Amino acid sequence: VSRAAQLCAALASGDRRVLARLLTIVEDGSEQERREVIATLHPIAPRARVIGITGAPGVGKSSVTNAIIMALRADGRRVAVIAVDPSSPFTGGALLGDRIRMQVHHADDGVFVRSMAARSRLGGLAAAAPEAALVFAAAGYDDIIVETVGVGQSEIDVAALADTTVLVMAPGMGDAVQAAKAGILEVADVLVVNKADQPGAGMLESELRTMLEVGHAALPPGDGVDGTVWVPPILRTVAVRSEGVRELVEAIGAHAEREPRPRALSSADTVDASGGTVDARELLRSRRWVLELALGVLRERLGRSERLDELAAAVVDRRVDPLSAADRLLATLRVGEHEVP
Ligand SMILES: Nc1nc2c(ncn2[C@@H]2O[C@H](COP(=O)(O)OP(=O)(O)O)[C@@H](O)[C@H]2O)c(=O)[nH]1
Ligand SMILES: [Mg+2]
Repeated sequence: VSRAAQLCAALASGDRRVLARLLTIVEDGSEQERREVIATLHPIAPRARVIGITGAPGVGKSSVTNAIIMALRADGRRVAVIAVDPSSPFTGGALLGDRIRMQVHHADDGVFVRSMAARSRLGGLAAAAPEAALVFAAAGYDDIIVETVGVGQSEIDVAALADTTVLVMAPGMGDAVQAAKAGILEVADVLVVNKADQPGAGMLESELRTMLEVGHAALPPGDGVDGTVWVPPILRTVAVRSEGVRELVEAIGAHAEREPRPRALSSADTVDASGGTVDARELLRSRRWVLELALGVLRERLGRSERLDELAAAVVDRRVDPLSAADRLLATLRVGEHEVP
């Protein structure tokens, strides 16, 4: 029996070291071990709720996460956290702070915090985080919180993985404007104005409200499964004092339970082969997951192809144009030539 199989079998015992080792495998283990872990755990893992927490550095994401953990624990739920490490020197101090804060939960068996480097694997967060979430679900965690720092792609990745994406902002940082520019407001399901004890919280909230109204006025009427549109609620919190956090947890629950925004998928996609309906959100997530994995394999195979060197040389010599070269490179892939795992 392989090491991966042994670890998977031992996961149910609740041993935290076993869990940690499985997470290491999906994060940067060998291809062989990763495959084994995913294939073993996927059929048996219950469906866990994934909550994405995103926003600029310093707005209080970790503090909010911490307060949410406490609220969910009070409800008797088991909570896992995937804290995505930006590998940036600018936030090194904040991450150290995160670690210290998260240690409050260290003695609690119902909480598991895992840091993950954004660049630890090819494909980044998009590839590794869903697999880590699968391991946590198989280990019996009810809620998986994914905290990401930074602006841009990482938020979009989180939104694709999460059932509910929470965008945290704080007064006095120009966050609302920044978020709108980065298109982040569009993927946020719940908006949090944290540090509501600081001046400018009311101003930030009204700024956000205006932006949401403008955004929703642009939506076609009746854009929703039941004819309604989910309008992201704006909640105020003082995370360090757990103020407003019960309301936040309730808003997350309300969102996670409702039907997903249908504009993400065409209606044809919500009907499976047997004619029954499937969870559109999960379908979207699975689609992205499979595509991400397939692209990773493709990049790897094409990248080490000798044909690529020949074609690159031909492009340099102007014998082949780059688009035709790409076509020829793709033509080296033949269905059936590679073993299907
Ligand atoms: N005044 C105030 N400070 C807060 C609040 N939430 C977080 N902070 C502080 O803001 C700083 C950054 O918080 P942190 O959770 O590490 O932010 P992150 O970088 O987004 O994860 C820390 O010093 C926190 O103590 C809050 O609601 N009010
Ligand atoms: Mg943080």
